[in-house]
Amino acid sequence: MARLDHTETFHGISFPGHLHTQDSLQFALKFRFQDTDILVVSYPKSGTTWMQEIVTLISSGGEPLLSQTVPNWTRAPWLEQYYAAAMLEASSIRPRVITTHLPHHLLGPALQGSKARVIYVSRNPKDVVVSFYHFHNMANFLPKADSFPEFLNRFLESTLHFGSWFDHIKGWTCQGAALNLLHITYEQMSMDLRGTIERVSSFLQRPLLEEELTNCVKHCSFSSMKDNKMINYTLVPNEIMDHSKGTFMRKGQIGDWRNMFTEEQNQYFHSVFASKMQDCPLQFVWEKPEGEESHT
Ligand code: PPS
Repeated sequence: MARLDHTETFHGISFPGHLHTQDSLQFALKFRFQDTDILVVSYPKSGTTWMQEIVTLISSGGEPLLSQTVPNWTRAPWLEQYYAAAMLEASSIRPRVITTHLPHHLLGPALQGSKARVIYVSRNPKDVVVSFYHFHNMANFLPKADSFPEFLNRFLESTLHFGSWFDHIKGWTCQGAALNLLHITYEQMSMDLRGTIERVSSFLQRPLLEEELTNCVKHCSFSSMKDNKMINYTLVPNEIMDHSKGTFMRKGQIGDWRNMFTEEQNQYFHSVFASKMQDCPLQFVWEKPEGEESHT
């Protein structure tokens, strides 16, 4: 399935037609979750891949065989993408790890009454938009991003692929209250990877021995993941992701937005943010704390 220039519009949200069809999106909405399922939920560029790796490693007690031999989209498929139905049917990996970028108002009904464990991953939206912008420049299945100012406006107007970041985070963290849901931020993973893995392992009721925990931390560090071709997307052909234009594992830092935003854009961002998030009590970490080591 190529359809690199095709956009699939579903419930008013645009999705890359290379990965989504009306049928695949419908399949997600009607999906019957099992109570043992683990669902990783995120808006793109929020730390999805990192959490997929953490969950895989916790499930295997820190043993990296699965994470180093099976691509992330096979061991933790996106529910709404066209290959998910066949992949989930064929997979023997237990517990099932499923990923989604869908907003709560679309997927929430399928989860109602389910005990499936939902891990919602968020990231400060200034770093999300910068990471997403760079990704648009290398991913040939996304529309070409114009200039960064134009892209930022589209993010704030919620007209990019995958819909509104604001609706996504508010939907999952507010209306998701009835679910068996753990909210983890990219910044928590970045500032305290070991502690975050412990929280996730406890949520998944998969306790880790000290040595297993140490192995998880080691294998999901930025440098390990950057070198792991099962997770760094270098397996994806150049026609689909142009690897000469960037790397998926790009910088992996908190606060990279400072290298892109002008002061004026920052002020405009905060005015839109303040108005759209006024009903949301979440706090965000916008900068890397002083003295924190860089991952790269
Ligand atoms: S996607 O396309 O939605 O699945 O992307 P997603 O995985 O959500 O986000 C990609 C960004 O996460 C960074 N990343 C990491 N940062 C630090 N440490 C680790 N281990 C790690 N793994 C992934 C990745 O580099 C992207 O962020 P940027 O800012 O572009 O570097």
